[in-house]
Amino acid sequence: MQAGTVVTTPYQDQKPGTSGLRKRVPIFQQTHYLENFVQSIFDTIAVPPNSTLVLGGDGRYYNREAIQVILKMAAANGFWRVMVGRGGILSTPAASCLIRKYRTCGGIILSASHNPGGPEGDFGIKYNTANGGPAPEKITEAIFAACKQIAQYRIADMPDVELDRLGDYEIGDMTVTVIDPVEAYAELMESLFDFASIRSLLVSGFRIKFDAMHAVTGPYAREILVNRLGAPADSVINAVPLPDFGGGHPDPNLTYAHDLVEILYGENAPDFGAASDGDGDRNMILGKHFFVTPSDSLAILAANAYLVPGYQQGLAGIARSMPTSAAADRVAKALGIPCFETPTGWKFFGNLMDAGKVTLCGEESFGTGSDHIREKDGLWAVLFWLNMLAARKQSLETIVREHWARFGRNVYSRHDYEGIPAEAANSVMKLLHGSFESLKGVQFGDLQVKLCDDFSYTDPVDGSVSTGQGVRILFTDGSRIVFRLSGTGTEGATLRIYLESFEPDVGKHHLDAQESLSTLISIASQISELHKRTGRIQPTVIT
Ligand code: G16
Repeated sequence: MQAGTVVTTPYQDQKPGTSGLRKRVPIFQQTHYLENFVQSIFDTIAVPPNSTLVLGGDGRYYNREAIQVILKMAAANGFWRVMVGRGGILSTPAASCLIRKYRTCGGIILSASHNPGGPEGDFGIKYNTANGGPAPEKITEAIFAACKQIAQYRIADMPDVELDRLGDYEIGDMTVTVIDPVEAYAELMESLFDFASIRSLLVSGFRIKFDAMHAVTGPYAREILVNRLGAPADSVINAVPLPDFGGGHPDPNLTYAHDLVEILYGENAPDFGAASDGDGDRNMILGKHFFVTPSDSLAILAANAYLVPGYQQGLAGIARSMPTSAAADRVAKALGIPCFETPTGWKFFGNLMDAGKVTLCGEESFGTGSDHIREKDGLWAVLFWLNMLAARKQSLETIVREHWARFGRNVYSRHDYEGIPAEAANSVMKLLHGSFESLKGVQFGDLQVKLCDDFSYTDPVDGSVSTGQGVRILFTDGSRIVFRLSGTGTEGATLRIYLESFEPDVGKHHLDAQESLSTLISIASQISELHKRTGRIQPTVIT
């Protein structure tokens, strides 16, 4: 094997977003585009001697080609070993699990998460550090700085590695170990949850459907839910990962997971439904004709953690992203533990978990997880719910309603306006920024504005400060509206409007969230001049 240096010129658009660099496939296919980014990662982390790298992706279009390039670059950059999932497949949580289990210097995950795939779809790449979590901002900023100056990259001249057969392959001084992508992850799940009671539930007639959306979780769900827990094989649908996700949009929400939604809202519906996304870190939880918001899911898992073997010793604390509802805060208060409010992005939870300050974390964007790894974890959330359902022997809807009766209901919804021109989205945000003072104290019907700000966060562990994390319009009764631009889209801009109010009255808990939030919805549209500035009246996605 010969390692060589290739002269390159920088691209100026390689700034990582909320979770790594995400672009359309044709952009990644430009000459040296992928190589520049990978070399910038390696230069930033200054590969320590005898380092191992974990490598894998969600199987989307361009996954295999990118893996071969990265293996050749890893060999030329002095890695001792690369552990790659068979077929180039690793879910994001499984990659995090492997980084931690084998104490590697980190990992590279190839995924654009819930974004569509295929030759014209999206691709993505992100670096996770040795704790198994997404690189924090100071590292992603250093990677971006390196990208803007890169002049050369190193790559080995070697044949492609056989990715479909398990085993070790020697390439010059580096070993490529092709591993089973599921095994270590499945073992970790078995160590956390009461598999015996879940198995009893699943063989007793309790019916489940898991929608893998033709994305990475198919093999994981089959091994865990069917092989290890005894669910019937047809409990997992869309189980074969496809490079274009079967033409679908692998985002587990009520709009895009329509196969599952039709089943769970249809006749003779199963008792429990769940879906995961492209790379397996998101989850949507459904009961018979019933949707659990991700914010409620986090709160309910926290309140019931004592039923789950892996969490019976108690929770150190809970963390949620700022736009996530405060339902979890109420549980934390009742448990006498702290609740942290961070900016959007799983990377902000890493320090809190490493410092032992929190055990459970969650985000409104269908992400839930714990300190078992440093990523959100779709199947983990499914197993947590199944463990809880097995222990409580009640329907999912009853569990949620009892939770609301005890803690009150944080009525919540997110409205997404996708693919709007960037200038229009920026003008909405600018208008809102300019209205902080004039909005203060203004009365809208029964609601009065208490405070407006742009959320900023000081990490309690390392003191780093992140500003500009979302505009908050807070009302005196605790209701709020949050405006934020998504950091994961690749087409125009996505404006997210998060709406929340608190309803203590059990008599009103049955009301539809959109109905309960209608006043906030119209205030949001009025103060943002949404229609005038974006031409939109209705959101593209409501969750
Ligand atoms: C990523 C991050 C999440 C974040 C989500 C939404 O998820 O890991 O922490 O909540 O994006 O971000 P945004 O609102 O900026 O689009 P994923 O599943 O896409 O990796």
